[in-house]
Amino acid sequence: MKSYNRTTVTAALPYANGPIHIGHLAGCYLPADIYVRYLRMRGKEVAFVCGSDEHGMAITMKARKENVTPTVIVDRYNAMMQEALSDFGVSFDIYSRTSSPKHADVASSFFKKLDEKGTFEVRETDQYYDPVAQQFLADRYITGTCPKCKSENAYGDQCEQCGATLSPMDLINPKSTLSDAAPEIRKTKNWFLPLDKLAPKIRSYIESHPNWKPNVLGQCKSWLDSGDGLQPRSMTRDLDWGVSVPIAGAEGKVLYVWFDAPLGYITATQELFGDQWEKWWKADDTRLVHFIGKDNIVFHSIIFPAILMEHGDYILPEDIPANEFLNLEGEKLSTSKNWAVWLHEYLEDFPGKQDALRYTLCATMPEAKDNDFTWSDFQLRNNSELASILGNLVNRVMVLNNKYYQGVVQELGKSSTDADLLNSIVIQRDKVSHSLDAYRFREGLSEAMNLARIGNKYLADEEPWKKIKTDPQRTSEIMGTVTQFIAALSGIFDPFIPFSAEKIRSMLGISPLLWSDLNGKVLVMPGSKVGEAKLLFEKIEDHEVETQKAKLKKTS
Ligand code: B3M
Ligand code: ZN
Repeated sequence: MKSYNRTTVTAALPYANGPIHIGHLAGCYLPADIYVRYLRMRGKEVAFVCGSDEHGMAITMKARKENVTPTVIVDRYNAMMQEALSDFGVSFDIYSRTSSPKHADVASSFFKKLDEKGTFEVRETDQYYDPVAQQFLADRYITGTCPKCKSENAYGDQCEQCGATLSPMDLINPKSTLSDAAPEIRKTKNWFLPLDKLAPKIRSYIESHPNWKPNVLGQCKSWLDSGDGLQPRSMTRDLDWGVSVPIAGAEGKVLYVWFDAPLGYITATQELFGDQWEKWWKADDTRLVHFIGKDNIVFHSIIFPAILMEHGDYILPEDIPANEFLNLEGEKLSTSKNWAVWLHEYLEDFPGKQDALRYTLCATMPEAKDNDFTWSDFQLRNNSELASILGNLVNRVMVLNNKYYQGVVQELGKSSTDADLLNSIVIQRDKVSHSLDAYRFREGLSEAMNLARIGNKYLADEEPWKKIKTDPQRTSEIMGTVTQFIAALSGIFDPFIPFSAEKIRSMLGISPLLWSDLNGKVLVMPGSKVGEAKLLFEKIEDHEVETQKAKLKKTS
């Protein structure tokens, strides 16, 4: 096994064309954040970079719809996304944007380097051109009749009716969505990445990572082994929104969004570290990990590595723990149908309850296959797991400490049940580590919750509320022990529900913990005074859940 000294963690750069919903959070931002918080607690050197993806059709189409410039769109959603992610505790070290001049420099010089190395194949192809709008048409700007199912509203790249992947020339009666004109065929020159020629190198790169998640390897294999194998893909586009192609003969063209966007990770790292950035992308002892959703797998496992390999100075992604999709109440999340839970709206309805959502999304994370978020499940997990198990334990300990000892922390007990309880911290901590190291976030969370269950059982067995009358000495030991235990609980839950972990710490008056502190030792000084008990999790009532369900129906 190779050993690493630092980790560069990226989370997919979200398109700045709409707000963030729970699917985005569960898909990559939450797992990335849990992972990074965990690494930081282990004292690892880690950089967590992200930013808005502000190029590509996603942006220009939204701008056209609203009849504003793309800049208006990206400025609006960049601010909104950044705020929502930070409100939910996603702890990026930097949140950048790909429309910055610095990013244009980074992407241009990358392209130039590959061009000078002779990586690209320049090809002339036929493309649809809108004679009225006077521009070449991206696939999404062309509609027509699907050759397979005859639906009349198929796009140039895909028919949403039957799901067929299309190319614009396949469409019957094509029409430009810009002007309704029938498009003409014109010749245009573009710069292709010859994935066909690079295929053997890409294959051996992928095969050297048999530990990748099965859903990721599965997609890689199906790309590599598909009938025609990997095909050359154009890295330039005839569009006016994007990074200009920095070479002669390419005037009026921009870089393909999937060429520039992943380089945005590098730009962000440069902004974060200034002239110290290089080791995060070029040193052999750096591990590069990309958190993404499943629709981004091919770009991170094949195209981006191919670009990095061709450049030559960079390390390659070491892991790509992609998630599948999250559904909502049994149906696909959809921005256009407004079938979504938007983070900013959630916070208006459930202020201060970020952790209830983080917890539920982690517990139902679509790690291996698509999964479903339902409001009833959210209510159940909040009420009968967070509130009844974790919240209840912490609350009882705080209340009893205040009631019996005016908040003064007692000495640890020395009985075997006390030792077992403290031992369970180490055992559960190591189980959580084992799960998180393998990107099994659901399992990790449930092992953390199991620790809280162990604490509840201890308290139920020991019954300090009875012993206080008959055996004050033993009661003091029980309370001393379980107080240390809830401090450790705040640590083990910290990566998952950081807001609540912080609340526990502040009640106990302790500073943030390291993973190595979760070893069963004293974390709150005996003799020190803890604060009042504060409720960690309020119950979520039926009517609140009904309101959310009704809201979905109303807007869909
Ligand atoms: N913006 C696609 C997406 O948001 C794309 C990811 C870029 S990662 C470099 O799903
Ligand atoms: Zn079709």
